Amino acid sequence: MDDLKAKYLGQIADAGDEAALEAIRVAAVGKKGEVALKMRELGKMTPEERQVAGPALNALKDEINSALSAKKAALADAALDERLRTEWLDVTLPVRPSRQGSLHPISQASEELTAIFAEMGFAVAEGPRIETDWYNFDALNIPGHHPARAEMDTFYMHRDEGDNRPPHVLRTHTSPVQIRSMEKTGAPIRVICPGGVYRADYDQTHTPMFHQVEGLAIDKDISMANLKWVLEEFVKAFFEVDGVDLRFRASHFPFTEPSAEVDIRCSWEGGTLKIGEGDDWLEILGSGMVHPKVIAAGGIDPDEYQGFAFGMGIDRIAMLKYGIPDLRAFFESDLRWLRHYGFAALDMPNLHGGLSR
Ligand code: 2NM
Repeated sequence: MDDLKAKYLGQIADAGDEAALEAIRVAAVGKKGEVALKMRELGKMTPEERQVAGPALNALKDEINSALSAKKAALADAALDERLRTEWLDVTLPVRPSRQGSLHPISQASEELTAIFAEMGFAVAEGPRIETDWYNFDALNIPGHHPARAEMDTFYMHRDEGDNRPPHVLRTHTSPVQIRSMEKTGAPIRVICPGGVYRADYDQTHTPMFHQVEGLAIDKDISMANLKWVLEEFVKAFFEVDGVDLRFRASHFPFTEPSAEVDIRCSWEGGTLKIGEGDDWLEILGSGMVHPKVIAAGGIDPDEYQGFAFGMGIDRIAMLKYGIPDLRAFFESDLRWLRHYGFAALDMPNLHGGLSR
């Protein structure tokens, strides 16, 4: 029995992998292994002999089994150590820029304008693209009979006969997100809401889905002067020019009173657009003081609070900034176009490092 013990403990100590261990287990303590054979011999022994040999064989079997488990655990530890040694990855290394992917100009413009407004204390809010007609229209002072509903070329979601849920639309602007933000955080509030919007319109300058950013600032003493400053800062930073002339033209929107459309001074000399100089004007956004009814719809008391709001097309300002002539190309997923107009995916725009490098 001492020979058996020495032989198998020695083999277990020398085993190099789990398969070798298993072979040793079968040969030693398996059903037809050497210990089992010895146990069969117990029957031929005298009771006195059996009383000594039986427990000794069981003890041998236990000892071999624990040596097997201990070695198995040691082999697993060693295998893990080896993997940890060979499969490591330095996650602090700089990422290799991909030669394949690039950031779509709309994403780039969104990142840039988000960085600019963030610097001025605006948070980013997002909301659903399928909206109830209450959030998309009624809350924005556009009641059912209002001509703006027809003008908006709204996509209505299908409704089965007898479906009593409120009508749903694809949002025609991101203003519903601002209503939801007012409901959620109350006043004071400063948010921008960038995102996709939908209107049933398709020609040279319109796509049925496009991108908007709208901004909202509400507090006790916000005026048109604050609106003007914020928009001037935005336009200077976004178009990366030192100064711009903005022209505020009186206009009308259901959700603001008073309302203004904003033009920026530009020149088209030589066929290329220059922002901030020249004798032409380019309309880039709509704005105004939020209508008291809209503030109330957002759950804020319009007798206590007031604020400004504005909206502009991200696709349009991206075209102007990056010199992209055709709006529809934005949505064609043409790889050559994407490579030409795309941006390095890892250059996050910020105001200190330069917006678009
Ligand atoms: C525009 C023009 C003027 C606007 C209003 C609101 C809200 F929800 F706060 F009332 N958000 N955006 C707004 C105002 C949008 O886009 C041309």
